[in-house]
Amino acid sequence: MIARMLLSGAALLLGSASSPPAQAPEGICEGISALAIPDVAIDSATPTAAGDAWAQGMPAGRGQPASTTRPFCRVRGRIEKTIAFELWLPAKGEWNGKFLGAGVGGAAGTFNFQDLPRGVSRGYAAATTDTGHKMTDPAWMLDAQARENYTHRANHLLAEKAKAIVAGHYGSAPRYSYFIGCSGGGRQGLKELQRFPADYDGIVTGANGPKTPEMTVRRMWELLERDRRPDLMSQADWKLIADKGTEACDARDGVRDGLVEDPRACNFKVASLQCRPGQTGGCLSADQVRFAERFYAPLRDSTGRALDKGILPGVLVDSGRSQLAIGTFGQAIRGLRDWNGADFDAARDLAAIDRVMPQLRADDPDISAFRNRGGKLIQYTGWLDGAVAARMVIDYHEALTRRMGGPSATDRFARLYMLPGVHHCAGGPGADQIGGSGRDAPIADARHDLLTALEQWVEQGRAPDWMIASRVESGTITRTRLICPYPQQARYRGGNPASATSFRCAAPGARR
Ligand SMILES: [Ca+2]
Repeated sequence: MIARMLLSGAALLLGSASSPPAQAPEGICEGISALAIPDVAIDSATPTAAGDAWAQGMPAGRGQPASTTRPFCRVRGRIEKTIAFELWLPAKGEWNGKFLGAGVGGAAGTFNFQDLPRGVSRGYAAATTDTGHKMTDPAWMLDAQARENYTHRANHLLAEKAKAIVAGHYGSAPRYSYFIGCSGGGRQGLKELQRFPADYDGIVTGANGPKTPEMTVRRMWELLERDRRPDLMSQADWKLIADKGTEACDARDGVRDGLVEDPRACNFKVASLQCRPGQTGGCLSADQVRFAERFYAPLRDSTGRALDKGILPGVLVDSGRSQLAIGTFGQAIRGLRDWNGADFDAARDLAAIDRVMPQLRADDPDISAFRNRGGKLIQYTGWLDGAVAARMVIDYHEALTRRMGGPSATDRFARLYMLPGVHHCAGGPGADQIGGSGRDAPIADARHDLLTALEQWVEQGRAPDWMIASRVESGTITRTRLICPYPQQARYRGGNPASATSFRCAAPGARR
């Protein structure tokens, strides 16, 4: 079965590259500029051909813009003057009757130009917002309204206003509305779920950082620590720790295949890499070991309270300088455009985030309003995410499971899929293509593609019991992996470890 999927997946990938571009029909945008929606300015409505010509001349944002297989009307506008949005509308005869909201990662300030083409190609009316500021503005976090728009307001207003345009244009409201996002876009999905449960019927949210305030404190602490000892650790040293962490844990799940099903079960110690007498390569100095151990340990404030659970074995310590962290502590908290971090204090600064950006936190476990409307939630995260700790996402899922009546009651409307060997949203040695935010899986059916699985769950009541993630290299599927709903785990039962059929889903701790 998998062999056939591998072949059809490759054919699909080749097929999509050769579709001829289709011109936008005349009149595809007719009437849009005349729609009067309160607090909305429509700046342009442009007939746009299928393909990727729409992206030409566009300043580089996050990620590569994708191609569409349908022409569309590209609507650009603003809500309350500052919250810019894009709304892409298929021709009237090609609309699938549904709405797709697409979240934006990091500090936002740009648009999700991956899920919009994906949505339009499926026939969706699809929309995204920059949340009210531009990436090019280095000081937007000084503005309290901009912060509030960013943390939760903008995406709610987007859902409300874009759906009003959709209804005005097509003559009927969307039958179903879905949201998809990863990283900061995943957090936006959580805010919609928790605060605006009527906006969406289904939400796919990846690497969503429910405890973003704590996460931001860690980002800042790591940045200051690295600045304190800039020459101590090379990128290769950090990578050595990550690689050896995976190596040490690999076989524990029953098969040595370069992937670790649950790195929490592994007790790898950084100290095991300390150079022995005479050893010159592939090891760390005692100084490096002490330094790195503090990164992998839980982050504690000055009172000794743990703010997180630390970094899992196999995870590469994030080496980026987080502008969002610097802006949060400098601009939002201290009102300083530029700030050098000298007076950073984990406990005090964490409390201050909750004061100046109270809606940044997205960890409310009570999602009963969403559940009661029939809403369905799919969360996913890579076990090796170096930006959003996997355990933070799991902790949130476990908290909402307890709050929503336990595993079997929660399983009816909310599921979490953990991806072994996968980095932040995508990437890493694992099978990282599962149709979360960014692109369709190579096989876009309910077994392989989370957006399709969500549609099927909401519209037909068929829950995704298990999924198959794919790894694609040079247009070919080179690995598939069985992905079980948490807390189940994929157990190896023999055969090719690069094939999903060699695994079965089992309760944690169950024997093979
Ligand atoms: Ca393994």
